[in-house]
Amino acid sequence: MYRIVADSSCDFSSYPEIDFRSVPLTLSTAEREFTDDCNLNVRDMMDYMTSYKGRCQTACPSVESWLEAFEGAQELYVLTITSGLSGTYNSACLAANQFLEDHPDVKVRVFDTKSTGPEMRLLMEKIVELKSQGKSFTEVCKEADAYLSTTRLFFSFQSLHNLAQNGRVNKVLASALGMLHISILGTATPEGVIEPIGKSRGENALIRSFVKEIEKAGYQGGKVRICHADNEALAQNVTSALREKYPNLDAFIYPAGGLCSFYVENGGIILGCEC
Ligand code: X90
Repeated sequence: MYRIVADSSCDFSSYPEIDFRSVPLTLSTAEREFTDDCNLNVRDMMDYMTSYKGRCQTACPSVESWLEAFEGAQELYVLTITSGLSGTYNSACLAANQFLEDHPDVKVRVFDTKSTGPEMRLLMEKIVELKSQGKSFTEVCKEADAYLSTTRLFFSFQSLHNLAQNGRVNKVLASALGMLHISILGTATPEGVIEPIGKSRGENALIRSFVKEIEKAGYQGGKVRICHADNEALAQNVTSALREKYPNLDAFIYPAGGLCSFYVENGGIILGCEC
């Protein structure tokens, strides 16, 4: 038996038919704290954050919360949001080392996905697939690493306010946005930071740039996973544009969890794909 543990930026708090645990990040203002778990009402949190005039911060999971999620497992695959933007990978490694001291026979691998959301989702699905083929811990680690180097993450924002406020993108870049109907398309670099690719005016132009950039990255009809911050229509429209070219497209659209919603902001979508 194996267990997959991922931080809550993966957008899921359960995964059918496997032993899965999600470890929440937290979001807070001076007045309130939100835990990004299955009890969080993302829409209420987003409404509150939008109306709140002060600063909103996020924090990575504590070592203790990882340890709690590891308890009882024999073979652990731990997936984290990029170490380029969060201390989550670091806290997961600290927890893994501590867990191994107390349980020397347990197998643990922590993956720094250099990404988040839908690309983490793709990796989770890959690990499940490899385990269902009866692969050993070592084989899974090796093949999962190879897989991760073939997947990519793209996203669109209508506002970079929360990323800029938390020092995760340049403030100059953020202030260039905020104009009506302008979206920024970005990607995760191999180092796991945000790289803006370009601006689009209007949804049709944005959809065209999504398709163009994904294909430029080598996309040839592989799996696509998209999470959206209250914008299922955009996710559907990007999927339809891809399906015109790739009729057998394997796509899955779902609402973003608290962490991804907060940073991609209302209207944004995050797309992970096999390239
Ligand atoms: O540790 C913490 O407090 C969490 C900080 C996370 C900061 C960034 C989250 C971004 C989530 C935005 C689009 C995708 C980013 C690509 C990653 C390289 C969503």
